[in-house]
Amino acid sequence: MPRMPELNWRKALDRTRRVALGRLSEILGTTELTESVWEELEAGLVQADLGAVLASEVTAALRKHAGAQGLTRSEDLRSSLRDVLLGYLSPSTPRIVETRPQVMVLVGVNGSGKTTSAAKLAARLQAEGRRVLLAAADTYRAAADEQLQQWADRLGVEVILGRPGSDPGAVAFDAAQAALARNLDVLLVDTSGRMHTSHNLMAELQKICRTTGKVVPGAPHRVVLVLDATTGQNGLAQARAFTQAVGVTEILLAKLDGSAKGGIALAISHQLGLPITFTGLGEGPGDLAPFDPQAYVEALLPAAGGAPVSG
Ligand SMILES: Nc1nc2c(ncn2[C@@H]2O[C@H](COP(=O)(O)OP(=O)(O)OP(=O)(O)O)[C@@H](O)[C@H]2O)c(=O)[nH]1
Ligand SMILES: [Mg+2]
Repeated sequence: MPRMPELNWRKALDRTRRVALGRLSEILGTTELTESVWEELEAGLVQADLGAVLASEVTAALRKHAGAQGLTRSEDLRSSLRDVLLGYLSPSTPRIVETRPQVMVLVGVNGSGKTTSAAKLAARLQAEGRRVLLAAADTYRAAADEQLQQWADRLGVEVILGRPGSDPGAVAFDAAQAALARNLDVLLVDTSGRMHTSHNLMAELQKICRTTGKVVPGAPHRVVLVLDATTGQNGLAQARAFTQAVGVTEILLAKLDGSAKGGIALAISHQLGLPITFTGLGEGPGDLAPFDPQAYVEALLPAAGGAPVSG
């Protein structure tokens, strides 16, 4: 099995750490924990996109720890903050499905990273030895087909395409039949981007999902909401709407690299309780990794051992 590249979490969260939490090592290293230190910490957490409620909860929790245990050493504060943050992340284990084919539908707003993520997932599954089929149930743009076809060629994965303007449900139906007939392991259905506020487009998505279920019992087994990590708090509204419409089972947090709002993962877990199963860290086929709460939180914080402010 080809090895997937190691993920550099610190590099991926570089912007969030520098832009939003840049003063954290100074804050943690301060000798006097004054009111303004706590305010500054809370402001940094808001800027990292934890959301106001969670930022204030986290600050209060850390403050309590510091008060109760008399913590002033920056190492102790850092590890307390790490533990507090970790406590907010739900376990990221994906739903285990034994059926074949396992049907995964990727949903999300325009440009969130669905097609790229479908390709990355295909690459990953293929590297694990699974037989995968891609379905281009985005029939709005002719270019969408091409984009997925290019990925499929590059990865050596088969793809079912629809005619531009044709019914995306029909593409999903054909693809589910093909996956079943060929006894494949996983069908990845790429859908077109849609505003979570559009009633008609959400109804269409429900139809795509239902259609796969007519061919494969229990499908779709996984509905993956692809969220763009640079969008921040609006992602929460998107997640609520998609969950209500099509029962999202998990979040794939794309574009965590380059985002200064990487704290959104914490807000998602805290507010929605949905597992973040994967994260996108670049545009290449290998730039996808299972979400690792420990590595993620470590990467948000300045390097352990009193590193300089840029941490
Ligand atoms: N840096 C970075 N770029 C990404 C990532 N995922 C996707 N992109 C880029 O984001 C852009 C949009 O990605 P697509 O996969 O086309 O998004 P989409 O959700 O399919 O878009 P629509 O189908 O138009 O709704 C592309 O330029 C991708 O290369 C990621 O994890 N990191
Ligand atoms: Mg797309």
